Amino acid sequence: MSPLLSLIVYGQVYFLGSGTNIRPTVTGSDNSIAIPAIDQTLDETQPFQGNQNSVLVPEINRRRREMGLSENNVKRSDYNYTPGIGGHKFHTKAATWNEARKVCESEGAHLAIVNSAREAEVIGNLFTKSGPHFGSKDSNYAHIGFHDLYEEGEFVTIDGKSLATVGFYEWKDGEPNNHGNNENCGSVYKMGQLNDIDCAKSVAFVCELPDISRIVVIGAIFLALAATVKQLQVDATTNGVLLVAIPLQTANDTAPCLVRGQSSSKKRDDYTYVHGLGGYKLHTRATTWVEARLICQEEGGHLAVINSVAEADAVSQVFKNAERITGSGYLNDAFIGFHDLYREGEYVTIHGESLEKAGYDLWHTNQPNNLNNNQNCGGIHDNGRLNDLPCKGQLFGFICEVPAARDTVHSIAA
Ligand SMILES: [Ca+2]
Ligand SMILES: [Ca+2]
Ligand SMILES: [Ca+2]
Ligand SMILES: [Ca+2]
Repeated sequence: MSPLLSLIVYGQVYFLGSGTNIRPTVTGSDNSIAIPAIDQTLDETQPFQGNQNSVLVPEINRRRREMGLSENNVKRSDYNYTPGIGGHKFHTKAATWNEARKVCESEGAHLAIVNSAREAEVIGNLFTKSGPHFGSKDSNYAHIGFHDLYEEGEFVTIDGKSLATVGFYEWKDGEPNNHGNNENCGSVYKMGQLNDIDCAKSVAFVCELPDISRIVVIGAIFLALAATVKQLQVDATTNGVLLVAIPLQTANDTAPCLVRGQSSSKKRDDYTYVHGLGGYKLHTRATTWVEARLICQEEGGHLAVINSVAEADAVSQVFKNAERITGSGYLNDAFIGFHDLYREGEYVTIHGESLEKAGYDLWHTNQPNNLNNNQNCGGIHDNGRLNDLPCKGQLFGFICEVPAARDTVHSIAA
C-alpha cells in the first residue's frame, strides 16, 4: 500500500493519494516546505474534510489560535503572495480598526503585522497600487495589526507581542503621538512607516495570511520521511503555501512523535498540568491585568484562555486548590486572557477570537456588568464562570496557562 500523505496548507490538511500529480523539484533547505503544484490538485474552497480524529487537527487549530488565526483556513486567490514574506490583501473599503480586524479574521487572515523592512516595502507597494479608497477618513493610512489599548504607549501586535520585537519598528516622523489622547490603534503610512491613529477612524486596511516560516513546522517528521516525501515537489522559494508534509499512514508503525513547540523542555513544576488541556497556575500576588499578561509571558505561557467547559472546570479546581490571593480585596476572582478593549461589550481572547469561537462563554451570575463603565478585562470566578474586571485600579490574582505538555500528544500514525 502506498503511503497516504497529509499536507497542511495554511493549516488545512489535505490527503493525497499516490495518484497526486506533484513533481519533485526540491529547492527548499529549511523546514518550511512549499508545494505550489498542489493548487491544481486540491479544491481550496472546501473546508477541512480530513480525518477529524487525527491528532493533527487540534494541534493545527491550537497553533492557528495561537497566531490569532481562524481554523480551517485556505489559501485565497485575492491575496498577494510574496515569497518568504506572506500573503497580503489591501482592502480599499474603509473600516474602523476593530471592523477591519474582523474582516481579516473572516478571510482566515489577520490584520497585517510587519516583520521586516521588506514586508513594509511590500505593503507600501500594495498601498501605492491600491487606487481610490472608499469611505476613508484619511487615505494616507491603512489599519494594521497593532495597538496600545492594553497600556498607553506600549504597542503590541494583535497576537500580543511587543511591537518593538517583531522585526519592524519604523515610525513616520513625529509618530507615535497619541494625537488628541485618543490614538490607540496601529496603521501604516502609504510609504510603509507606522503611525498610531484613532481606532474609530475608518481607513483602508491590510490583511495578512502568514508567512510559512511563522508556522511552527514539524520538520523532524518531514526529515524522517524524506524518502517517502521525495515524490513531492518541494520548493520553499515560490509563493507556495505548504508548511509540512506528514504521513497519515506509513508502511511501518514507527512514525515519530509530534513535538510541540517550546513546551517540551520547559515543564514548570509550579503549574498544575491537566491531561489534554494544559498547565495552569494561579498567581496569588494581585496585580493589574496588563502586568499579569506580561508575567504569564515571562513564564513561557499566557493568561489562561478557556476553550471548553472541561478547561473551565480544570481552572476552577486550580483556583480552589491554590493559596489565598494577597494584595486584593477580591479573593474569588482572577484575571484571565480576554478583554473588551477593542469594543465595549465585544469580548475577545488575547488571541483575538470571540469567546464563543474560543469555545467557552459562560458568565458568572449578573456578569458581564461593565461595573462603573470600567470593566474591560477578563476574569474568572473560582466556580469557573467568567466575569469582567477592571483592567487597572483594582488588583486581582491571575491565572497563567502553558501549552499542554508533550506527553499529551503521541504518535501521528493512524
Ligand atoms: Ca495611544
Ligand atoms: Ca499618530
Ligand atoms: Ca467592558
Ligand atoms: Ca464584572
